[in-house]
Amino acid sequence: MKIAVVGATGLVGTQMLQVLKNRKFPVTELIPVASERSVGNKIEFDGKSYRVHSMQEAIDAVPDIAIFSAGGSVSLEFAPKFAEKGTIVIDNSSAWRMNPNYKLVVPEVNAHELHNLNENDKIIANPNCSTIQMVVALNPLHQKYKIKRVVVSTYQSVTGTGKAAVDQLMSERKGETGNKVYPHPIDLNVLPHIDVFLENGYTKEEMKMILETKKIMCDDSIQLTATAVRIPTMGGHSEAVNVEFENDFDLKEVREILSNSEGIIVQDNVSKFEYPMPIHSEGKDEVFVGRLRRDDSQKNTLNMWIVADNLRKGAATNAVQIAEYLVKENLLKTKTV
Ligand code: 2RA
Repeated sequence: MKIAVVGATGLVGTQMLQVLKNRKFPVTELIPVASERSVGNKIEFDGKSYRVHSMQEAIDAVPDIAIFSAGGSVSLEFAPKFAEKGTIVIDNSSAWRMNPNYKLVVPEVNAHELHNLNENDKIIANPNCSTIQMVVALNPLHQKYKIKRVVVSTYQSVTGTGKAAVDQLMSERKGETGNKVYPHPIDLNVLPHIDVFLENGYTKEEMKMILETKKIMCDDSIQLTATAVRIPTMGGHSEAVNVEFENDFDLKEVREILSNSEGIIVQDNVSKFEYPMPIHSEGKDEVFVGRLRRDDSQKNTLNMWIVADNLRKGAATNAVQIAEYLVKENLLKTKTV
C-alpha cells in the first residue's frame, strides 16, 4: 500500500506512523506530508528515512490511502483533492464527521458501513477521541439492553490539545512561564472547557460526543448529555459514564459482554485496587473499562469508568484499523486516474 500521512510530524501524526509500524500495516511506500517549512526534512519510519513531501507532491503521487491529521481547515481544502484522484482519505479532524454524505467509523461498531463506499464517498471521518472510546464500550451493551440515556463526564489528557499543551503543562510544573494554550493554568487545575463554547452553553467537544455517538451507533433515539473536562494528565482520556437502559441487566452478564467484545479490556477488581487509569492506557490500542456497578438511584442504570489512549484508539489506532478493514475486505476501489 502506498500511504500518505498528512500532518506526519504532529503528536497524532507521529502516533500514526508508530501504529502503522506496530500493527505491521503493509506499507510499501510512505509519503509523509507536513507544513511547507518541513518539506525536504527527513523522518524515520520502520528503520528507513523518508523525505517530507509537500501536499501537492503527495496528491500527485496518488496514494492508495491518505491518513489526515492536520486540522479541519487543511482537511477541508485538501482531502477532496486526494479523493478526486482516487485516493481514500481517512480524516482525523472534525471537518467531515457530521456531514451526512460521509461515513463516521469506529470499526468495532460500524465497520460494516465501509462496504457501501462509492465514488463520491472517498473521505472517511475518524471520530473525536472521547467519542471513540465511549462508543466502543456502549455499543455491545446497547445491542443487548438498548440504551435510553447516557450521562458522561470526561477527564481528558492535555495530549488531546497537542504538543503546545503538553509544553504548557510541563513548563508550569517547572515553574516556568511560557506560551499558554489554555486560558488558565493547567497544572494543579481542572478546566471544564474543551474546544469552543457554543450558544447552547455546551462546548463543541461535548456536542461532538452527543452528536457523533448517535451517528456512529446509528440511533437517534439515544439521549446523551456530556461535560468535557481537561485535567493535567497524559496517557489517555478517562470517562465516568452513567447509562440507563430500556431493559434490566445482570452485572455479571455485563462484565461478560464487555470482556468478550472486540477492543475492550475489563479491569475491574476493586479488592486489588484494579481499575483503568491513563498511566496504564498510554501506548495501548484497547479501551479499558472498570468500576462497573449498578446506579441504585434509578432502574436499569449502570455506572462505568472508561479509559483509552486518546492518541492511539482515540485517533491513530482507529484510523489505521479503518485502513486495515478496507484492505482486509478488499474495499479499496480502483483509482479513477
Ligand atoms: C481533545 N477531543 O482532547 C480533542 C482531541 N481530538 O481536545
